Amino acid sequence: MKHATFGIAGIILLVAGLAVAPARVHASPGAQSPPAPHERHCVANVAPAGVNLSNWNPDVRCFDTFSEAISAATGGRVNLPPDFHAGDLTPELLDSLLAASPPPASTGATPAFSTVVGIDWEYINFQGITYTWTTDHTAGCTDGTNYITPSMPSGWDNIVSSARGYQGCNTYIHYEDPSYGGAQINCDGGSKCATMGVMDNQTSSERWQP
Ligand SMILES: [Ca+2]
Repeated sequence: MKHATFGIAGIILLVAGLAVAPARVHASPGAQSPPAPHERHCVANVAPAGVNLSNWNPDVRCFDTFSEAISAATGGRVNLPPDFHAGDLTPELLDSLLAASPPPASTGATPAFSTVVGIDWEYINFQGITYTWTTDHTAGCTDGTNYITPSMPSGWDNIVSSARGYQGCNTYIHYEDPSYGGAQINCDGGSKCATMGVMDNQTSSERWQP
């Protein structure tokens, strides 16, 4: 009897938790108490090569989970389980998830800045916190467009230890110095940069190319 009572209480708590958690997340994702920087997954918009960077707004947004970051990065089209392992999001999986969730029929348009072109990870083998880079150009790199960031976002200089390019950005270059100087490594959309050799924890600028 004691066990039965505990079981029911547990179920009630579980149901209550499920009912509350999504509402809190959707109500105001930016208003949650900010965790330590090392628990955050951020999203920012890359600049197409050639744009005037003095006018560029990367619109950095950070979240508690990778799932929330990818939802933001895809304009709400891809909603991964809250405990999804970020390293499992290959370009092929992202493409299939996007294909299964087309843009809202009401507009027929993909939301702005919701095409992922690259993800950086804090640790080797696609582990730890992430930085997801997006563009409003839905073709990504597939039509030859290049993208750049001449420096790394706050907290991410000399941090990247693994990376993948998405949406045709199969030459995802990580440079040792700001503004594309020093040593470099060309990452791809697969596991080439599961580790980054001499470029481990050295990235200070990046470029995306087909
Ligand atoms: Ca560096």
